[in-house]
Amino acid sequence: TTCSSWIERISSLVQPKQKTFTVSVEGNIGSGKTSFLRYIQANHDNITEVTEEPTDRWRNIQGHNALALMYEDPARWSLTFQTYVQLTMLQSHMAPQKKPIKMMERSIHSAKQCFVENLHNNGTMPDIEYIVLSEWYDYICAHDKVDVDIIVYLKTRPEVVLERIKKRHRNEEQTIPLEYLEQLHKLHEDWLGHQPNVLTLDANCDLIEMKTEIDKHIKTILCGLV
Ligand code: DCP
Repeated sequence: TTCSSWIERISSLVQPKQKTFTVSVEGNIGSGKTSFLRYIQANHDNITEVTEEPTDRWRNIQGHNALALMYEDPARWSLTFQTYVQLTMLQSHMAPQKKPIKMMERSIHSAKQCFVENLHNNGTMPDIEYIVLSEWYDYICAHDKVDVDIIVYLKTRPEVVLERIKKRHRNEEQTIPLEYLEQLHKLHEDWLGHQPNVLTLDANCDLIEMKTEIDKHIKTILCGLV
């Protein structure tokens, strides 16, 4: 899709007098969301504020590493971990916005639509835990301002992100198998493939090429404000 037709589509999706926007950046583990956001922040700090994913909080809940526990024993700890992710994501959505565009790394929606769905689908999370989390999610969506105007989807091949995960060597993630990344990839595709407000970028390339790709689509990414 060309840039100008994108702007038209976005204009038709947002409220006529809308002055503030929320953009979420989504994609598999290791797809480059953090680098994407750092690049935007470095170049467009005047109109964007970036809420990076609170991964550090997940790794230190009053001294407990929930991310590590989840990977060590997913059947025991996934509910605990995902409940905390849902809380921290809700806090990011609700944080007061000072600049025109709030850029979020992930959202409460990918936590539910991709990660929680996956844990349930692959038999790790029992029905009752899935139902409790889902009822919380539905209630939050109905009552709080967690809407996203535009989603930037960093689309990657599972093999590519597996290599990046190995390279960056985050301790907790070293046991992630390709199969897990394939399941998450499919859920991202199912969720984002048919939504009108999604800009999909090929994120298999290196950072230099990625920056060119971002520059090419910058008007769309920044909701027509540049
Ligand atoms: N995670 C999870 N459930 C969620 C969100 C994240 O299990 N609802 C896990 C997957 C990763 C870690 O948390 O092990 C961080 O994942 P992200 O993909 O959100 O962040 P990355 O740092 O991998 O993103 P990128 O490399 O794209 O910057």
